[in-house]
Amino acid sequence: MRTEQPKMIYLKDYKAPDYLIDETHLTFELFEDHSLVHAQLVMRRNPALSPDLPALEFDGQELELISIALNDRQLTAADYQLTDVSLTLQPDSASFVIDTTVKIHPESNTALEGLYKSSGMFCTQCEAEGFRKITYYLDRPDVMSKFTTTLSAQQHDYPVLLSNGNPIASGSEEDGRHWATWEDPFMKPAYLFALVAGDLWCIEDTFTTMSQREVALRIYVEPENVDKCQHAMDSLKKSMRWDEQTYGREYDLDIFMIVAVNDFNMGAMENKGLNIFNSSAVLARAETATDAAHQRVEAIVAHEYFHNWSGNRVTCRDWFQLSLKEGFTVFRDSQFSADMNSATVKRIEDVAYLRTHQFAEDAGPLAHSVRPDAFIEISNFYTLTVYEKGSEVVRMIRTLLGADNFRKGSDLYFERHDGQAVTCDDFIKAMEDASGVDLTQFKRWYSQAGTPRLAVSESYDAANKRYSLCFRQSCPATPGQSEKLPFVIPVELGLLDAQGQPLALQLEGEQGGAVAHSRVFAIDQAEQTLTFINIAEQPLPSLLRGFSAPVKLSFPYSRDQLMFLMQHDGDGFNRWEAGQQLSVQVLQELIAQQQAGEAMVMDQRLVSALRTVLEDTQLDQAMVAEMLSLPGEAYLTEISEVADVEAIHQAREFARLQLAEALRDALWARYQANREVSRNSEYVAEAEHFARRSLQNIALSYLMLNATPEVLGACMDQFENSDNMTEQLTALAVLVNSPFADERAKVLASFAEHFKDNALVMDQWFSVQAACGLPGGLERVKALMEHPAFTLKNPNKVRALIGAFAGQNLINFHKADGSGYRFLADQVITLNALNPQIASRLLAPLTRWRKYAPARQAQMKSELERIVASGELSSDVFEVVSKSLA
Ligand code: B3K
Ligand code: ZN
Repeated sequence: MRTEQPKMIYLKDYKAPDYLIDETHLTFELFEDHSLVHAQLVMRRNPALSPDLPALEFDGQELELISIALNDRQLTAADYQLTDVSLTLQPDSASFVIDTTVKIHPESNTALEGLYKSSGMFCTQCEAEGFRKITYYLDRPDVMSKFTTTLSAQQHDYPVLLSNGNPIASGSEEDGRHWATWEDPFMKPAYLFALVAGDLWCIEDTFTTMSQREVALRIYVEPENVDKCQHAMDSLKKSMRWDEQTYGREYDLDIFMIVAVNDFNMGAMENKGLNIFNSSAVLARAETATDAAHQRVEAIVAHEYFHNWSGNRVTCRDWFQLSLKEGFTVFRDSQFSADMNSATVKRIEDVAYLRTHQFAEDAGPLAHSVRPDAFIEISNFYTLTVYEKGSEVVRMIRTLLGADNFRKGSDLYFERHDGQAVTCDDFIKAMEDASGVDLTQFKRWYSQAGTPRLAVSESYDAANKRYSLCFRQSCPATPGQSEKLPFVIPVELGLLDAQGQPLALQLEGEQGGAVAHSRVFAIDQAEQTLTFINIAEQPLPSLLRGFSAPVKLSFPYSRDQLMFLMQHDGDGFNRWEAGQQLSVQVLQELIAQQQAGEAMVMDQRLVSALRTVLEDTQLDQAMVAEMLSLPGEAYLTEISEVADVEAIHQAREFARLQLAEALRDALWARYQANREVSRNSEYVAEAEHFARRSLQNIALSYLMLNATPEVLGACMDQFENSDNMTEQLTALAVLVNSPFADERAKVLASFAEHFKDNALVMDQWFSVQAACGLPGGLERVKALMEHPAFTLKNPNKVRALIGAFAGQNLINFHKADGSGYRFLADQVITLNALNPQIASRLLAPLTRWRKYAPARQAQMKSELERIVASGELSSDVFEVVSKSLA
């Protein structure tokens, strides 16, 4: 933790590094009560700058300096200045060598940044600024160096010693220690450094690249988990092939390794040649991981692998450019997942997530642009905006340029900048140069925060067969940005006739020729009208197909028109979207009735629309499941002016029950048919099987809202007699949320007994209970914190229990007495000292206080103020709390 007041860092202050580090030679001596790090840095003055020799300032935190030498001359305290965060000295020549030895304490590092221990093994996490907790260095991504790493440890406890690149030497010593040396031939910034020492087993495979080089693939895990790695290995090989085929990108080292660790602040990390993963993002097999977990593993393995080009070979100049690698890589992994599974379902999931969570971030006190211009703590900027909105921005570029030009642009980007640390502007420039498209105005997506609104109205001129759509865009003010200029918004649209047939789209003034039925228009003015000609009847527009831009679109659809689009829209995403909009309208009406103290009456058109979907056995089952899922409470909160927690919860529960009752027979038929297939077949982690189980499980969750003995029996049978976690966990979750207290207690106990030694499955057990909306939520969570499997030191446990409670159990977290807020603030205060990154992330729900009525606002704010007053805050928590209160 810093002792100085945290200070703001600005993009406009960027300066190229004064010195470069051509070579970095590291030696680690790992012991139980400390570790020693020797670093030899071969350095020179940055030749792009003037020839004078300014002072050289290394970053360094929590390091005990044992010795330092400049060109082999030992320095004394008079030769350098030390602070909590730096070491400064004066070089006397343009090229020189620095040797340092520092002592560090991985064994007591609970922040899980830098070098630390997890379940007995040593591992690292350096991005963004963790390397400075390992040794004195120029810890910034535009300083790229060639690394050689030697590590030594007790052979018995740490038989496996890994670092980046290729192994070049190893040996044993007489005292039971051994060592290994790794060399990474590629220049890289320090944030991509990694080492691992532990008692690990691995599964091995090989991959032959498109130029016929053979690459060794290894996934290292604790010995008891070797039976849970195959899915990750399959995902890795698919990713490697896909990146060759889709982006022409080939892997570049002889070996690619993944290591799974139990204590990890996020999903995974793309260290060169040695990816380190949260075990939750590696381990997956039918009996212990759900379909969602399998898909998450596939996506994260792909994401980290894709970083080898988008992030490692071409990296970021500074951390303001984070979305350069993250937005692009999220986009790449979303394309991959779409290709491996159902593309429409993947898009629906991504959009639902973006609209619920990123839109909320963009509307709150921490709103920032995709390329932020200032931060206190960069760890706070690994956000939904930088990642998910950043991915949407890349997607829009592809939509505007077309697939071929986009590929030319990415080829040019990788070729032009290979081995460099670059900016978002460089990415855009490559896209412009390859396509000839001017993206000057488009770049506002990188600098302006907030979610644009796009209001669309129509007019039809029957006499002249002209149909016009008028687009008005605006963007609400965000912190530090009161006025916004118009964005370039790609809108893909189609027009439907009364039979649901698509109409040819020809703009006024356009020549005839081939006419398309779905087209992309770039809306780039505050107000703009498109006029279509030869439109013989009043059409119905299908707008923003595939969610072609991350905006809030409004068009005055009637409910009947939405039902029509649900059935006839040629765009699968928009069929789902029409259903969501219909559901939102119906739910908002119920919320209003609830608030007015009236009896709730549900519009039966939603019931009949969903009945049609449910009875259509031709539809993709995953789509049916998506259509049946009502918008969540968090999304209904996001789109409310003032969120009424109780009314939202009651209205949604009422609608679910109405649907369950009205559709009971159809739900039961589809449930039984699908359960029968599940019962009679082996588990397969593929799209069509995910689809079958997702429909089966959503049907079960509806049926259990008003369960007959037959349904309860089926649910117990699914819990007790299925061979996979997807079916078992759904049965557990619906029982936990049901009124059947005996069954609930029985399944919770038997599940815990069966899986007590599997930490990841126990995380699911915690989450299911944390998210349970029945009264008494906080008391249950507090009791679970005393469970022997729970610890605040493990981020997965914190997320599974406390994160799930605050993020998914809105009715309990927002209990009117403020107890949920008090509890969360207490946990943040404790975690602030233990693990600042986790503490700061956990805070997010409290930062949304402006969404609620005055009484809740006051309670939430007073908890934020209590955090401020609690003592010395990490820069992570300080930044989030102070910005939320500003
Ligand atoms: N690049 C890492 C994130 C590191 C977060 C550091 N606080 C994982 C990823 O996005 O692939
Ligand atoms: Zn990433």
